[in-house]
Amino acid sequence: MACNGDKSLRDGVQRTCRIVTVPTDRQSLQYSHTMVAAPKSFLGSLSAFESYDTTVHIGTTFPNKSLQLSKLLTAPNSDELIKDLATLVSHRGVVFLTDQDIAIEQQKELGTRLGELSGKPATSKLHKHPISEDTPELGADVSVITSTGGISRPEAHMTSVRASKGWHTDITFEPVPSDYAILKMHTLPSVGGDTLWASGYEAYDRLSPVYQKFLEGLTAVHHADSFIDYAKRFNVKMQDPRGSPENTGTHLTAIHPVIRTNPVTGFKSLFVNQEFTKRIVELSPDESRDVLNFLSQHISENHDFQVRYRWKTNDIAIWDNRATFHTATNDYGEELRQGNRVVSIGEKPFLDPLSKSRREALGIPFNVVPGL
Ligand SMILES: O=C(O)CCC(=O)C(=O)O
Ligand SMILES: [Fe+2]
Repeated sequence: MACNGDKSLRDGVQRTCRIVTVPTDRQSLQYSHTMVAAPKSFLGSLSAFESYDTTVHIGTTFPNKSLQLSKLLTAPNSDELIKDLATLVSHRGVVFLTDQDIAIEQQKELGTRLGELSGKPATSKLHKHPISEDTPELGADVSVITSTGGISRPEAHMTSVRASKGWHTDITFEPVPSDYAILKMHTLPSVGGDTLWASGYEAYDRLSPVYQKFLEGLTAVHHADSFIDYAKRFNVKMQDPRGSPENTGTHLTAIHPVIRTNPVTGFKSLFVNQEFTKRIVELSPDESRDVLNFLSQHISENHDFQVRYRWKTNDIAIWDNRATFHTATNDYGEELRQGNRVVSIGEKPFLDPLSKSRREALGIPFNVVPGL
């Protein structure tokens, strides 16, 4: 049965395909999907602005600077626009906006309102990074992302062999980690310094059903040893608390489900990353290492659920830290690259056993070869 489903993501075609015969290694299995009507798009009130899907599975780009986030903050229907932006970011993983004039205080306001309007707990505020310096002009709830070191390059003194070592999700060592992050790049090298994101929804969907079920029973320890080392080495006093009463202390350790449900979309996402996830609690050390290595490779080697963004000055990326991974590209030598990042705190990660995967919920078939 032909079932060319990515269309459903974009144009809301009501799907009728019900039985998918899975070829080759899963030949004997038949999966029955109850297809749901996908929403027409995830843009809502933002459909007034020019945009396109950056890739099939992740990313939406607003290429025209006529969309200014600063204007959304004060528009008469501001709450609707910002809630729709949060919904879009949660569905598409990351959203790119061109040449933004937003000032740092407005960036913080946006970071606060994205989560508030999409239902985060009242105790969740902007994150204060444990090793961020409290500069008077920015405040401790802004992280300076700079090629000169610090948060985005705590291991700059080390020689890393593979660029893929950098894949991570922000601040998962916190008991209540992030929902959204907003990064504005104001200084860029002449070429290079792209950032890549990968979809946690699609990372989950690409696993076999048995492996998915296995992961759903697991929890993992997340720990920020690199920031603890950095604080010791440079004698930095850690910020405490950090955007939630639960994000306190200097141990920078938390346990989270390996698969979590994003409350905005209702979709399941893979939630381990090689920077902070140290150990799967329910497995032996050897088993844990193998599973985490496999999942790291799964994220970094499937470039068909990644997006790579080539920045221009004052572009902004907003991503959902519950459903994506990202990594910078350190290919530009000694040139300065710098931006300001605001990370907001969301909810305590949870897995709703009744939640669905993105493909299941939207009726996107599982890479079926018709007729086999
Ligand atoms: O420098 C970048 O491109 C991304 C840095 C980063 O990981 C972040 O801003 O969370
Ligand atoms: Fe990051």
